[in-house]
Amino acid sequence: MIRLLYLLVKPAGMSDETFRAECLRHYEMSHDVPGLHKYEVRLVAEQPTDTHVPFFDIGYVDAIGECWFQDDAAYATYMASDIRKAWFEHGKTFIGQLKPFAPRPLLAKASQAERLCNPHIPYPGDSMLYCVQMEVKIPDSLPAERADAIKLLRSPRH
Ligand code: 3ML
Repeated sequence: MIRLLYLLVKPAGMSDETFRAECLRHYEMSHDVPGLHKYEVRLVAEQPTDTHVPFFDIGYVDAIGECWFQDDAAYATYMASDIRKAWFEHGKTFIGQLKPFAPRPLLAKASQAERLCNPHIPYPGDSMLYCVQMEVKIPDSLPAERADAIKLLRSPRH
């Protein structure tokens, strides 16, 4: 799974309510974007500064977005898509500034789990497609190795 994280800042002068409504519209539009496994956008509710280590002041951030892709092929599909391009055009109307991050897993076993969950990599005796979404029940018939990989990727810290 490829994950990309984004800090979003609204344009100068845009109201919180307009920004919230456009984030919601952007989320709804994301469902039609080819190759995009999942998109999430959350408004920043609070920005505490009383940290137990030196505070890192990056200025005000209005929302945090995240994009998930199954693999490089899905990402290429996403980048080539006209629907994706239209989605970005909508993004231009309400995202004033964007700071992307491409994080990677801390543990080698998480990378291994990502490979096991990748439906494009053949797995002996298993031709079904699986994703790491919380809603999807892991079938009893799934090989334990693949089930464990999915559970690991579902855990908040992997
Ligand atoms: C990339 C993106 C980050 C985000 O929050 O939405 C997408 C698409 C866009 O920038 O319009």
